Formats: sequence, C-alpha cells, structure tokens
Amino acid sequence: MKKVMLAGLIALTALPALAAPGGAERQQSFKKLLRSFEPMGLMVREREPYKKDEFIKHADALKKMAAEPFTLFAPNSIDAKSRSKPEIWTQPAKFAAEKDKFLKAVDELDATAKTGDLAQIKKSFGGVAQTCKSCHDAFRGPER
Ligand code: ASC
Repeated sequence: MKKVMLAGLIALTALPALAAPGGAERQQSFKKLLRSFEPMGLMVREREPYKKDEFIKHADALKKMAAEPFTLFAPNSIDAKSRSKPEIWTQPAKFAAEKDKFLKAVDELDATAKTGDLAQIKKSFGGVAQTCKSCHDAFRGPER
C-alpha cells in the first residue's frame, strides 16, 4: 500500500514535466523565427541597408531553427492560447506538405543569401513569406 502511494506521489510530481506543449510553446517557437526573419525583411524592403554578412547570419539562424516549432504540435493540444485549427491533425499530409514547402523555401533563402545577389534574395525571401501565409490561411485560426 505504501509503495503504491509513493508511486502515485512520484507520478503526480512528474506530471508538469510530461505535459504536452501547447499554444504558448508553439507561439514562442514561431516568434523565435521572427527574430531572424524580421531583420531580413527590413533589409529586403530597404528600410535598413542591406548587409550581406548580417543577412547570411540571419538566414543561417533561421535555417537552424525552422523545424523546431513543428515538433510542438502534439495531438489534441489545442488550448486557450492556441490558434491551431483541428485540420492540422485531421489533414496531417497537407500540414506536412506546408511544413516541407516552408523548410525548402528557408533552405533556398539561405543558399541565395550567400550569393549576395539582392534581387534573387528578395525573391527567395518572398518565397518564404508566401509559405508562412499559405500555411496560416489553411491552418491558423483567429486569436481567441
Ligand atoms: C511575417 C509574419 C508572417 C509572415 C506572413 C507573410 O513576418 O509574421 O506570418 O511574414 O505575414 O505573408
């Protein structure tokens, strides 16, 4: 009996650590990407001077982090913070295709950044932004 109670206590204590990531964790992770994406956006929109090395740094950082948010869509993890539509889980192949398009566009931006060809970089940046939008249109709901 004592052993059972101890096991129960340990299980309860471990619960928060085991809780699946939800909307807040996903939003933080996507916002981390914006800390690289936005400075590049300022340069391609000519709001800030284009600096090749700085741009490459941001493109590299984005590439390193880009897959992370997609590891946080645990099944049934729509909560009060989440803007995820249920279609993420009912149309997993379509969601995966959106993710793959995004990751491919991010790779392409990283490669283009290294050429220093600003006209091409603008196109590649636009390609990434387009994949953000198409996924949001299909799979992101309104703020709650
Ligand atoms: C951003 C941002 C998005 C995308 C999208 C592009 O900077 O936060 O969700 O670009 O607006 O259309």
